[in-house]
Formats: sequence, C-alpha cells, structure tokens
Amino acid sequence: MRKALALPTVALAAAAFPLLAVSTASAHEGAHSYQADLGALNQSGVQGTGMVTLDGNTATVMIEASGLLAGSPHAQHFHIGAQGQCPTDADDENGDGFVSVTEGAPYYGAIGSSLTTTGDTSPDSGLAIDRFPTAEGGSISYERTFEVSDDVHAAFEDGTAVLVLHGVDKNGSGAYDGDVMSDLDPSLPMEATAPAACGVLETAQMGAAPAGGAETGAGSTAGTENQAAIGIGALAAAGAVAAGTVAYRRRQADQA
Ligand SMILES: [Cu+2]
Repeated sequence: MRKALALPTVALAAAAFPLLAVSTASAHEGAHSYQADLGALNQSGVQGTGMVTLDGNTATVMIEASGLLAGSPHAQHFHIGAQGQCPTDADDENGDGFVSVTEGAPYYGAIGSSLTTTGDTSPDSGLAIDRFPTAEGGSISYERTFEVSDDVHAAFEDGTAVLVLHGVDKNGSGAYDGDVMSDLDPSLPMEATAPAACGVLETAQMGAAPAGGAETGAGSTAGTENQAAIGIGALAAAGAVAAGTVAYRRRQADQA
C-alpha cells in the first residue's frame, strides 16, 4: 500500500520540477530580448512592434502589426548583413513608385530568416506566401519559436538584424495588383513583395529586469522604470514569450 501511495507523489514531482528548472535556467543563461518599432514604407500606414527573445539560436518571435492590406498574406523576414537600417520612400532609385526589396537591401540586407507560420524558416521560404500570416482585418498577431542560423544570431548581436513586413496595396484597389511587377518574382505584382514596414531590432532591457527586481531590493527601482518605459503591452508580450519558450522546450523534450 505504501508503494501505491508513493508512486503518484514521485510522478507529480517529476512533472512539476522540469518546468521550474526551465524558467530558472532561461533567466540565468542570459537570453537576450530585442524590439523593433515598425515604421511604414511605401505609404502603407502600417504600424507595429516586433519582439524577439534569443536564447542561444532559439528565437521566440512576436509581431503585432496593423494597417496592412486586409485578408492578404504578408511575407515577413529578419533581414541581415547590411547597415542595420531601414530605407525611406525616397530610396525609390528607379522611380517606379515603390521602394522595392532590392532598393531596401543596401540598408537592411538579405533575408536571414523567413518568419513563416509553419515549416521551414530559412531564406529559401522567403516568398512562401501560403505560409505567411494573413492580415485578418488588416492586423497581424504572430508568434513562433524556431531555430535561427549562426549568421542571424550574429546579426542580432551586432545590431544589424532588421524586421521587414512585405505587401502593400499602394493603389488602394483592395488587392495586390497593378502594372509594376516584383523585382523578386516577375510573376507577382510589386505590391505583393514591396516592403510595407521596417524596424531595426534593437536590444531591449526588459529581459533582465524581472530577475533583478525579484531578487534584490535595489533592483526593484530599475525594474519599475523599465516597466513604465516599455508599457503594458510589452510586459504581456514578455509573459507570452516565456510561456512560448516553455512550450517549445516541452515539445523538444517530448521528441527527445
Ligand atoms: Cu523581407
């Protein structure tokens, strides 16, 4: 009878302890958080925020954006390997009325990761339009955890990672169309691939604040200031990032 009683206790401890271990470890291993404030390109009117937590090469990405062409897919990428800047609408070098992906490349570089909803996230999926978010009501709320390459990781560390969302209804027709064809794929309208929003992924301090504030009295002041500066939305995002990381690790553990 004693064994029958003891077994459930062991099982409960085994189930609970890994979760505690994961949340403690991720705070102390130095996961880094980055944030991009998205600015509109091609007069899209798009606004939004990207948040990325990198733990080694494991990236948890959250994007909230609005003002996009409703009901249409929007390619989204980390661009890397250039100046870590965004172009402006004045960078329409060929005068076709669009700042294109090619014209933006000197600023934000090539695709480092494709922020798809399922499957491959490499540059190979850069135009996998059926695996990018559709902007229901003109908004995108994206979250995914996946592995990035070493060069993407390096770009985050040296400040040259840039978040770019594509797809803009420049002529206001309600669809991707028009006479100008894409510089990336001549079978697609330029509107489908032209950048709609861009933001440089800069280091966010929020990743370290909760641990310091919780452990020491001195840290609580800095933590409060960060919370005020970053805002409630970012804090909610931080919680979701942590939850996503745990969920991801559990999946990894299940597969192992
Ligand atoms: Cu892109």
